[in-house]
Amino acid sequence: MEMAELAHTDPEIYAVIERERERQLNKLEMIASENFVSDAVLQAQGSILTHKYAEGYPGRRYYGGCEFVDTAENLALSRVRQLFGAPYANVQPHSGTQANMAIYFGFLKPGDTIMGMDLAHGGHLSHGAAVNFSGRLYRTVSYGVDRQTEEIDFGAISELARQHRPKMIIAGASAYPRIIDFDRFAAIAREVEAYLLVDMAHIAGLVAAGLHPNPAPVSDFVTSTTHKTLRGPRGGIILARPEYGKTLDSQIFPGMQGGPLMHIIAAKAVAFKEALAPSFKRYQEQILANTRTLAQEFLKRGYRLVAGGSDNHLVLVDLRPTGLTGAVAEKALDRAGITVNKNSIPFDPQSPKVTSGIRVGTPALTTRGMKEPEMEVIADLMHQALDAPEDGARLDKLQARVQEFCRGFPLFADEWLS
Ligand code: DSN
Repeated sequence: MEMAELAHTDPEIYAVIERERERQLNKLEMIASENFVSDAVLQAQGSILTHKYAEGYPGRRYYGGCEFVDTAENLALSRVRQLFGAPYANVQPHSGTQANMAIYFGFLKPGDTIMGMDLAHGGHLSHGAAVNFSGRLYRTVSYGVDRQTEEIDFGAISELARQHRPKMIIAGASAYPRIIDFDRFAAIAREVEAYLLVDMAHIAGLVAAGLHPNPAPVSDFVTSTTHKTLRGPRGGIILARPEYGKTLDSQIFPGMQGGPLMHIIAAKAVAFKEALAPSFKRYQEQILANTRTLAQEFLKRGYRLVAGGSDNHLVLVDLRPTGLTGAVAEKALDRAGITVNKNSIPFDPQSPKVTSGIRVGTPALTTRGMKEPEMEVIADLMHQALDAPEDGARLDKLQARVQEFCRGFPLFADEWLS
């Protein structure tokens, strides 16, 4: 994007963006929650819609001059409802956590019991972690995965739910490589008369493409971010049964947020339109194919994968057999030009700052046009880095190879010209 004015007005920030652009271009982006948006999404979110205050909802705003932004929000709403077959939607949450917060504030009282997946087993901070507002305001009962299969332990969830009678059960994860069975969650929630909230942030793109079960028909509430597999701007959404709509709307505004970010809402609308197109399904299918290949390549080289493999967009590598920690691996891979994050594995003996695992995702590389043969090359590059994590010279050589490899997969218009 042309940024001559920024370069002139604020060379320091311009330089930050340029350096970050080069980083994105020259490295392999494998953080499972990241992606690259289309130019259309980028243009909408960088547009003059940022100027507009529009507190309220379409047709019932607290400011004049909202006739055009109303259309943007209505388009975002109708498209996201169509995408997920949901009767109610709210596209104003600034983030996934704020989407979750609106649901808690609307349907729980402080001190109520919630049940969410343990952060250490792949859950999310906002699902009741002690350090998060959700863990401070509500009494949390955490569930996790089975020690043997490393898959969600529904037997234990069922027992915990009967014992603690939570007011809300939260399904959804940020580091779980298998399909999540929402029907089973729904059956447990029904039995104990709990609300079911599904936070599908990581897998929303797969759900939109019909490649992962859709939680919308079986849950009370669904939340998501829009910037992960869904490949939209950074932000959140809520879907719900229609009878909850009024409460949820008022929790977002005026309950928690002021003016909605109309430039982001317009960009969400663009992303939803892209997700409704047939090419989006092909993109999501390629994510799955790429992750499967990556998993096979890791297994071939003797790595241990949590839950034995992957059904979605990420793998979680248990590094314990290699003697490496997640922290060491993240650093070595970064120097080799491959960006991942260290990640706790279930029953991790290491602290969250060190960890025994790395989380490796394919959505961003798939957007870049990489396919199965590239995943084979990348697994090999990763293996070479993990094989000599202290060998700076070797890691630098690998980085040069990564950079050369990346040149075959353009990311931005005119990117090699500068
Ligand atoms: N930080 C996100 C992730 O990386 O999964 C979750 O919010």
